[in-house]
Amino acid sequence: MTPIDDPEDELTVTAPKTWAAGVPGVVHAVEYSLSQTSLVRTGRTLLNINQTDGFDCPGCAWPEPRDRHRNEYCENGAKHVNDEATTRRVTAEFFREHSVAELDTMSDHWLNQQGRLTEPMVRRPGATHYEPIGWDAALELIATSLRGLESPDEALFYTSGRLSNEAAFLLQLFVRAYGTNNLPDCSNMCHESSGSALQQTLGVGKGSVSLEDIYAADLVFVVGQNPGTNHPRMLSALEQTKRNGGKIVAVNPLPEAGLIRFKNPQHARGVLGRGTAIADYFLKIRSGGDLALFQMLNRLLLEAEDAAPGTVLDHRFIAGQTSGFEAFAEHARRISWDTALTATGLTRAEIEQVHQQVLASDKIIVCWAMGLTQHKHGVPTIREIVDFLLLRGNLGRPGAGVCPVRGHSNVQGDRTMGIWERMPQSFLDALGTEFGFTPPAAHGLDSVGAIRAMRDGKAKVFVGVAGNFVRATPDSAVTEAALRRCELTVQISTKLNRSHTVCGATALILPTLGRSDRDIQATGEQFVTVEDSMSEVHASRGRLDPASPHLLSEVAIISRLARRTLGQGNTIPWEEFVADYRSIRDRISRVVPGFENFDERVDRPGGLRLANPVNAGIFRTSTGKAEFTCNDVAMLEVPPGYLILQSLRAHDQWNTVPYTNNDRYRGIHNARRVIMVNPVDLAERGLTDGDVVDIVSVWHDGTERRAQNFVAVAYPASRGSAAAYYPETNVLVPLDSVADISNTPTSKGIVVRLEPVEAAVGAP
Ligand SMILES: Nc1nc2c(c(=O)[nH]1)N[C@H]1C(S)=C(S)[C@@H](COP(=O)(O)OP(=O)(O)OC[C@H]3O[C@@H](n4cnc5c(=O)[nH]c(N)nc54)[C@H](O)[C@@H]3O)O[C@H]1N2
Ligand SMILES: Nc1nc2c(c(=O)[nH]1)N[C@H]1C(S)=C(S)[C@@H](COP(=O)(O)OP(=O)(O)OC[C@H]3O[C@@H](n4cnc5c(=O)[nH]c(N)nc54)[C@H](O)[C@@H]3O)O[C@H]1N2
Ligand code: SF4
Ligand SMILES: [Mo]
Repeated sequence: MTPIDDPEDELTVTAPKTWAAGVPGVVHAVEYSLSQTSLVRTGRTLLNINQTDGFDCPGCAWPEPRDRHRNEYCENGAKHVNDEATTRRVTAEFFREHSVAELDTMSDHWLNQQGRLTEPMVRRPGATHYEPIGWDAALELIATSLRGLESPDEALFYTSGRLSNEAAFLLQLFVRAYGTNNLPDCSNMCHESSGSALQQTLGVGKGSVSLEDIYAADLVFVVGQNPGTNHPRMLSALEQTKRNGGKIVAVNPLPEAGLIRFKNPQHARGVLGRGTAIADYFLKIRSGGDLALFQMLNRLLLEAEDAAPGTVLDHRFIAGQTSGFEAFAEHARRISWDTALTATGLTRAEIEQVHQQVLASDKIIVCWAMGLTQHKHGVPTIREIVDFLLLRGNLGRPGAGVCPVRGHSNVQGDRTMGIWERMPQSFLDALGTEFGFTPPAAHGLDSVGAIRAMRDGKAKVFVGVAGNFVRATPDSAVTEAALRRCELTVQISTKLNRSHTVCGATALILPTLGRSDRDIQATGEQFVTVEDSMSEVHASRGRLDPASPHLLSEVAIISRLARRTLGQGNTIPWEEFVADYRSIRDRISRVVPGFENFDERVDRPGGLRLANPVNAGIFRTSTGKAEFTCNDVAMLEVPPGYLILQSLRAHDQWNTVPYTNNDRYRGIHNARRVIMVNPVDLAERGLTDGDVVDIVSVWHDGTERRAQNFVAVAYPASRGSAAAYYPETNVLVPLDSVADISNTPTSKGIVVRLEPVEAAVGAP
């Protein structure tokens, strides 16, 4: 199935922008909001977003500053919340009018634009259409199906980071009481590599810094990240760093606008002036070259120490708090300039300049996102970054540390609550003790494992809570076939997406409240909690009337499903949980470390910050110390004529959901089937700007995958590194092409060639 695209207007390409936000940011936010909902509702959403008594922005996981501004949101936050607060509705009538087959031909953009889901729907085996079903009948259908499986391991429960802590805690409780650890989540495709690397080296898979640390740093690296689009308010924080005298190094194959200059729309000087220059050093790196870059920076530090012993490395820190230094140093010294320059595509002067800045900086933070995690060697790259920070003791003190910048607003919290196919035994034991059962110990399936299990007929029931599994995952053709093989697919969602049209024999759509919707239960209005990228946990209260009277909260859906599935003998008080979410937080406080007195501590302005043990010099690693590691520089094998393609986000999309066909900062307008390529790379292939090409990816097994009809755009990307949008290019990522250790699909490292598409005979 290849979904047809919306009729695209003529692609227009303008020069990539050299600054982000400012007045156009505000204008675009209001424009999109008003296209979805009324002026009054827009006003109400924007007044409540990220305020202490309002709701958490359903966009990214960047934290709110302690002193909140009246407008504590960005252009994209406003778009995300009003995309949810839309007044458009998908009703039973809509599903009567459109068959599943017809919906499957519509674009992701079109599906999302139909509005909020309003009542439970079922597609019965062999039926052409979804039809309405009552909540009880729908939940009974799932419970019967789950109870009928030969083993609980034949069921899969996917989540995405929109889920609240309360819903996530109940989901993992239900799934484990039912008898499996099959809890794949969007993190598997996202920061899993960060978790793997940090867990091994520092003993905890989370970042160690706060916003105050960012402000206080002398040097902040922003690596493999496009904050102007994906974490816009991070630019306000970096602006503050600059104002305090800190410097920024950007490492990216693309000259992303937000990394160049920022005009802060919250301040008059940002609206009227030239804004703040962000990157002091811009390393336009070759895709996948980051491991070599950091290893060379490490070698240079070791050599600087040789030249002036006792002045460069933090010997006290290394001796007292780390292990493995000698082996690491011996290994890192061996990287040659040849290797480093080939892998990074940078010049020696560029790397040496940054090295000098590193020497001049006492407090260093490294921030990163998908440009590192979604590569085959993402885990060793992040481990090498940890080495880099350990060398000068840039950990556990103000203005220094690791900062994996998370994606979904509560993706970090969901993990804290136990959404992971491999939770440690200590967590499982605490859960079992609290609720009086023995959770299964065997690890469950992650997202890639889940696809294989469905493909091979080993998993038969798929339940998705939030997210859009079929478009978030690689190898679209394989994944679609896998889902279609299921007996039952269930999607608990707010809006229509591809996972509703690519479904099992029986398919259910269960509509739920979103972050901005008011949630009223037997004991009154409820709030939920979320954890941001810097481990701040706070309350979120929906403020709008729910999109439909038939919606249930995620907590209610999961609890009712659990009660039916687990049956009479089950003693977990599911009804109590629904009636009063405080009773869930009470249980969380007894199961999850760091959440003591949770309800009391979280329900106050600012919430609570979970301490990262790393900052107290505690490392829960195998040696009890922070671990230096030796990481071999590995480069993707790119045959002559091939390019490394990365699949990334446009400015106007939320993950699998394009809001418009524009990517303003990159100068791409009205189209998404676009591939950005360095003009020299284009010329070498006999191609010119505007040519239509098929993108063909190759894989070890000789299989070729094809994404058709993309317009080649000459773009100032680094040589050999091309970029195109996700999810249109997921079809090119082989299911087995995953990062070592973390199993994350290599969405940023796809080896491709471009094949010109001959103009059809007779075409104008
Ligand atoms: N508006 C908006 N905001 C979002 C999202 C969204 O879809 N839309 N999604 C959210 C989610 S879930 C996530 S995980 C985050 C993602 O946030 P990002 O990681 O910023 O998202 P991507 O668009 O995948 O961009 C990856 C960046 O890494 C760069 N890059 C690619 N390959 C390499 C490489 O090999 N080395 C280096 N150094 N850089 C590289 C790309 O050029 C790009 O700038 O954003 C969150 N915020
Ligand atoms: N090729 C490629 N693939 C990628 C990536 C990439 O960079 N390149 N990035 C990966 C990353 S980082 C991520 S995080 C994943 C994202 O993957 P997902 O998290 O699975 O996808 P989303 O697009 O965020 O999911 C959108 C859907 O979530 C539902 N939804 C929204 N809000 C709520 C809510 O409050 N409750 C419920 N129940 N449902 C809600 C809506 O129905 C909406 O259609 O994609 C991954 N896939
Ligand atoms: S930076 Fe992220 S969390 Fe903050 S308002 Fe923007 S999208 Fe929302
Ligand atoms: Mo993500």
